[in-house]
Amino acid sequence: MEGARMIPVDEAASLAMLRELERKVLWISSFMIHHANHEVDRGDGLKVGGHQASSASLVTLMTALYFRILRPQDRVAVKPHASPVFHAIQYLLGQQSLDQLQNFRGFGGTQSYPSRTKDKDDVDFSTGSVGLGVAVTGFASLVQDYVHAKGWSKEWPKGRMISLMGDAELDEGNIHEALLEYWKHGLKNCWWVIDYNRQSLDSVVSDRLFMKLAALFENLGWKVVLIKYGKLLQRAFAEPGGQRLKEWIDDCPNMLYSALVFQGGAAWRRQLEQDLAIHPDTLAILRRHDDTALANLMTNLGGHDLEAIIEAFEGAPGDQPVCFIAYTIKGFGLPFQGHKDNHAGLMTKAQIEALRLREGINQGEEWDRLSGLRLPVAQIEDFLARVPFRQKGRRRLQGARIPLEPFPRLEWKGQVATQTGFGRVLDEIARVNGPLAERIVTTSPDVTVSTNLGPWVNRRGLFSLASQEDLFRERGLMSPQRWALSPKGQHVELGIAEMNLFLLLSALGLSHSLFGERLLPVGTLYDPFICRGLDALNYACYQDARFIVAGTPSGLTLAPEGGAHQSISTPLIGMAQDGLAAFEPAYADELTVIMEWAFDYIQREAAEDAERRWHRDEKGGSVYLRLSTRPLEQPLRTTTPDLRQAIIDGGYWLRQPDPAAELAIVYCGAVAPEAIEAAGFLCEDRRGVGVLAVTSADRLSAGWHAAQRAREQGDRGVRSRVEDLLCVLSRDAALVTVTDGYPETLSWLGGVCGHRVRALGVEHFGQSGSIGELYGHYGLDVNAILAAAEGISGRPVRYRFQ
Ligand SMILES: Cc1ncc(C[n+]2csc(CCOP(=O)(O)OP(=O)(O)O)c2C)c(N)n1
Ligand SMILES: [Mg+2]
Repeated sequence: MEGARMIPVDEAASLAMLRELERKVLWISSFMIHHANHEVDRGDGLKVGGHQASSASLVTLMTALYFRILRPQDRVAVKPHASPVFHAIQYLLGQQSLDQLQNFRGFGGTQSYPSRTKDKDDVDFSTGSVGLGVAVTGFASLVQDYVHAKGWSKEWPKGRMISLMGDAELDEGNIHEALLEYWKHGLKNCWWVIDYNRQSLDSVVSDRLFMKLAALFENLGWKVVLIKYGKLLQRAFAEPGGQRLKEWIDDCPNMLYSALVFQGGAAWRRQLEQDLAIHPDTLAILRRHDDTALANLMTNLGGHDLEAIIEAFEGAPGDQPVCFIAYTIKGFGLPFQGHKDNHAGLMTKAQIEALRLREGINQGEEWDRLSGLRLPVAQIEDFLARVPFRQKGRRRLQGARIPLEPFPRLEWKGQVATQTGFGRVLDEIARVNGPLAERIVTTSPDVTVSTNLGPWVNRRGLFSLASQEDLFRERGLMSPQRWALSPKGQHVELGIAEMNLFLLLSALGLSHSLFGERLLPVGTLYDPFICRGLDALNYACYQDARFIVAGTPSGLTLAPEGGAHQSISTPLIGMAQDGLAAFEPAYADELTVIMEWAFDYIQREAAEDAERRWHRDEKGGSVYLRLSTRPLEQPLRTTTPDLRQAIIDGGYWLRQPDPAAELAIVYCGAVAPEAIEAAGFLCEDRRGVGVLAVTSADRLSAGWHAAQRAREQGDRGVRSRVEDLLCVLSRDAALVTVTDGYPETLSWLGGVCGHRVRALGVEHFGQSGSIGELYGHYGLDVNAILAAAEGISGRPVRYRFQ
């Protein structure tokens, strides 16, 4: 009989200790939230919240995990609203400071949702946007396999990548996309622990959905473990009449169960006496419990029973992925437990006082790590000191920097598109086969060939834990793609799901910190579909994952493909996305310079003072390349150090303006020929019209903001690249800017030195056509530039084409 199992003495002592710690975790996390809302006056009248109910839901599960199950190499994504529980546990383990707890949700304090970058303690994965923290765990596990398959990470054993997730997170589509992708790659060492409180933010989750989900997980190779009943209930079920009680609970609608949990013992008794009136054995079980004991029994779900939880975790299979469905009660142990509206509920002063008294904590000792615990202090400290999880202290690892030399020096002649250039640079890196090539990992959501990664993949192979030859090649069938799969491969092929691309880049880009091995991830996708993965891109940047992503092809310029494939807003995304330096070069030599810089930039480590200026030159970040399939005649020039620096800073005068010029043309990206040709025509009747090449509107504007900030802070001599560039023009000069994207990408340039601007770009959906037709229709062609020049200068131009 399960419930009556004899527990060895050591085990009993360990459970008793965990029960004490569980109480303490509930108290500290609850008090943290209470303190932030009632004790701290932030002067703005806002309650800061803290999601007490959602947090309490995970107390038992996290107590079991952190104090017993986890090993240092395990990495955990904690559901957003369990942040207080996470920090309270770190505090008990001596890995979080009191002032951080006391400043929960305050400026510089513990974050509302666990954050790798903002929290001071050791958060493994940020969470917040539900579903993303969950899905990144599986990708992290794939990255762990990748690193070990290469024979690296010898010092750091494989761990489990764990998500402690809310049940409503499974509503997010990205989870399902990820599950399919994991299956293809043979996911291992991943646990998802679902806090099945059957509640989300607004409501109670529909009954029985979970059986469907369990089937889904099993179908995809996961082991599903239900942690449904605690030991009290298991014992009651074993008594005469107990099966009837079990059936009653199994059939009980979530809504009714939640209401009874909230109402407590007397309500349970009324309901059960009524529903089970004809089953005297079952009633007898109930009558052996007073109201308090009855409420305890009926709420003894698996997710709040340490013994049941530990049994489930310790019985889990080796490296098979496991989905634990842990039945819990939202707000367990708190006055609003089970209430369907409890999501944003806060405890009153009287309620927190009652909790303090219940937990035996003296007034003034609310923050004391051990006050109120009923075991000797020395014994508790000894236990805490031996908790396996803390044995390696802070688990932020570091990866050695990868040298870039020799970086390809290619000659660019004739007509080359930036996308082609991108493929050739990678191909050349692969051919040279130095340390840089060894650490690059490429990935793409089913657009590997069409984004020009093909030659790289031919040389470096596809990654898979299992080897498989390229059958076409084996049979001597002609194909330009040689796609053998093996653990040596360096390209991870993904199905068409851009969310997965960015989640994988997020995991690859944290490899140095998670596994101590630096990878240099490069992802490609069609530029418009950045929007499909945008929240995952934002998430990756928020975690400070490091990668290069190429959005290609982009804009109207991929003309015949039509409007659904022509990106408009991505340049603005590139500018506005923190942690991502965006470039849109026109020429392959610029692109080469940018790529070399990018492989260095993604390896730079945080220098604290860099952020104050919001210019991440020392701190580093990720890089976005917006590329094109339009072949352009390449300039014959040498990239001098000055030119290289200008390309990185974001722009240079391709054609220097006359100081008295009344006009300059500014372009970014594939519209370079139109800008140059228009300037040529304009020069016939205007003095020295300049042509400004913008390689990165993002970096130009970031540099400008940084310089302004520095000057405001007293560093008066600082000037940014864009100020140097534009201030050679007289104040009366006008700018005509042109780019294959939203015009505001460049229109801000007028604000730098006070020039008038006419900004050309794309404001409406594109359509199929030739480049000439589309540029003409949308106003990016030479004629449009001439018309803009005429309009803004108020003086006719000599040439106009009708
Ligand atoms: C992408 C996204 N949409 C909406 C929210 C707002 N939100 C925060 S928690 C939550 C529901 C959470 O329910 P569940 O995951 O079941 O967690 P519980 O609080 O019940 O443990 C929602 C909708 C969010 N954080 N992220
Ligand atoms: Mg929930």
